[in-house]
Amino acid sequence: MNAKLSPGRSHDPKAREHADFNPGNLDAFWMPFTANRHFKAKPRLLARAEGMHYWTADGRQIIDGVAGLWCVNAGHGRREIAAAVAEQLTTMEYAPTFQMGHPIAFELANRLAELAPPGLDRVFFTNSGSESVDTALKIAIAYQRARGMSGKTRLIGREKGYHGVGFGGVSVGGMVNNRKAFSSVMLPGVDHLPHTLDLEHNAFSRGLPHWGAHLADALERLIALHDAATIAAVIVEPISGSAGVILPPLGYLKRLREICDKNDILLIFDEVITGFGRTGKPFAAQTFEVTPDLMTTAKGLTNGAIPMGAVFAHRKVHDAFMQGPEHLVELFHGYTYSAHPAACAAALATLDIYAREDLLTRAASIAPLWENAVHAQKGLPHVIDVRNFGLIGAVELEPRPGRPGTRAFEVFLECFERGVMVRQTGDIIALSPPLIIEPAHITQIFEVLGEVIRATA
Ligand code: PXG
Repeated sequence: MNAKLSPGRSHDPKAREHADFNPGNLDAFWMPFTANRHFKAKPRLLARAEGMHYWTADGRQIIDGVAGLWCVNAGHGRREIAAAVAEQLTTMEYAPTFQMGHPIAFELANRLAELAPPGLDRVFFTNSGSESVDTALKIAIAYQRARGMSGKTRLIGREKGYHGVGFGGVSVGGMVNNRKAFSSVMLPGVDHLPHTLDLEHNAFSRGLPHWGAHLADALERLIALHDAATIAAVIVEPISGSAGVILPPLGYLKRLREICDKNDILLIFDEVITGFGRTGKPFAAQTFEVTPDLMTTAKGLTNGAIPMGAVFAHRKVHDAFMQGPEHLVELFHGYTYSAHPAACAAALATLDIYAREDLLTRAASIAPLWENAVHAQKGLPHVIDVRNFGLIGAVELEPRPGRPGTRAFEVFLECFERGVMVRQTGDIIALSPPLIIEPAHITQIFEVLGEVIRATA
């Protein structure tokens, strides 16, 4: 390996502080979506971050190929965000938004409405992607009731979909491991579209695959089966992230939109990972020129600095609730921390950075270089597909017979050893770097990933 790429301790000016770092007792923290025993036997502890990099607790520099978890879109260590949060916390750490308000919550909603696709200019605040999803599902069902269509309660999700971990999100989601233990307590009246991953027709497509728009027609069949009068909404990720980067075939999302329109069904885009610049426009709805009725977001909204989510509702959806006596609550839903002042401050500072540095469109300009780097992995041992769009990439490996997931997990571990952070899901390596990524970083990430894939049996 090129010497400059080796993850030496000398990269970190603070390394000596950490040289004799003792991780202490790791037992009490029950870690999320983690192989706890495996992790605690050989922990990977991150201690500091700046720009495109993390530093481990023992001082190794790690390049961030996944923007934390698809959230640190402006890169790490943004002082403006920290300063805005600190100032807000000292001015007013908390204020309720039930029957009260505070100015920056309204300012943030207005700023978000300006960025949103046409008509999606009403914003409901949450604290995470999961809460955004459950909020959007509830708004969809309550909307149908508010306009006198109380029979429309069914929800349609999609196989391999990921919509967070609330009961609503897991029910419409389609990731088998996330559902297995809870199968008997899923929401009733949910059905699923087929997913759009098809290696036989689409392996090694550059950008959106050409085959598969007709997969949207499965919605017609579900409507025929259940009757449109029972269906409230369809929810899909424009690009699925967690399941290993699944792209919409060309024309597929437009077709879903048409079928929903024809049948008076709401379309929800879950933009928790595609929102805030990942696809080259502020939202994938704009990139793919398909406007949903509700749009869920989180992650990049605050650059990951403070937890926050937002559901964008079309004005027509919002306005359907604004009837009846004016002193009554229109939607019985909300969180103690909806529009938390510190989160609002973080989001406003983040939006300023995105605007000043043109980050919400940067993915489009760097995408051709990124695409070439992703596709250069084609031909490496065990690589059965590579996929890309905007600043998203995936390399799919052939599963080892009888031991699915182990090959990609080893690649993930070894990349980390060699100073590159990627994500693994099944036998797929997923990449979603901060939008500030420079060509030299792209080269480094794929050089290391390629070497590791070559060296993995
Ligand atoms: N919807 C989508 C589309 C997501 O990707 C959520 C909802 C839930 O968000 P919260 O904030 O509740 O976690 C997500 C989360 C990965 C990965 O490796 C992706 C997510 C979370 C963790 C890992 O792809 N997405």
